[in-house]
Amino acid sequence: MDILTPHLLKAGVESKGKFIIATVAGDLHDIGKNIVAIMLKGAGYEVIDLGVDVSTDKIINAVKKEKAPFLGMSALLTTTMRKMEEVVIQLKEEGLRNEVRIAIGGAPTSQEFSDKVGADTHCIDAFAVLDWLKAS
Ligand code: B12
Repeated sequence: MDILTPHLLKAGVESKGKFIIATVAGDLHDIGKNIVAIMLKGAGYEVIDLGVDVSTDKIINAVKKEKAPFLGMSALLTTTMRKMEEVVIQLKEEGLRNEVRIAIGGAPTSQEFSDKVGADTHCIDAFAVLDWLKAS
């Protein structure tokens, strides 16, 4: 990623907005998340990467602090994907759900799961999230 980043980032691109991205609590997988992050950066988004094993509270606090219009969550384990629902519920409880659009991804997730947990979309890969953002 360190080698690819300078080649993928176009110089002087105006920011299209903040995009918070995180791998949810309990999950250490980040290869896919990092690919998505670099593609978003390349497309002109200001990516705030919270890293891996990110607690629900930390994600909520970042949404509050950054006032980012977009949040992306990654999970590769069937045991951790439920954390995405926890984030959506907490955002609703704090009256923030309508402030942020949520994309989820990771091998065990699906559009059906996204609908169930109340995210805005499931993305199969980094190209899908760019298509979704373009259509948003
Ligand atoms: C690499 C890997 C690891 C590495 C992770 C290294 C790292 N830095 O990420 C290591 C060795 C650390 C690891 C550990 C474990 N792993 Co693992 N791992 C994998 C493996 C082989 C590949 C995952 C990967 O990187 N794929 C490549 C990337 C590019 O694809 P991707 O993640 O799917 O991402 C793409 C899309 O999903 C999407 N996407 C992903 N995230 C997001 C987010 C957003 C916002 C968007 C829009 C899109 C998006 O876009 C990405 C780019 O195209 C998978 C098997 C598999 N086939 O998936 C198992 C797998 C996920 N691991 C598994 C397991 C069980 C574990 C361990 C529990 C093993 C153990 N007993 O210790 C631990 C868990 C550690 C933890 N707490 O997280 C299981 C999960 C099973 C399950 N049903 O939950 C899998 C499926 C293997 C298996 N078949 O059993 N693992």
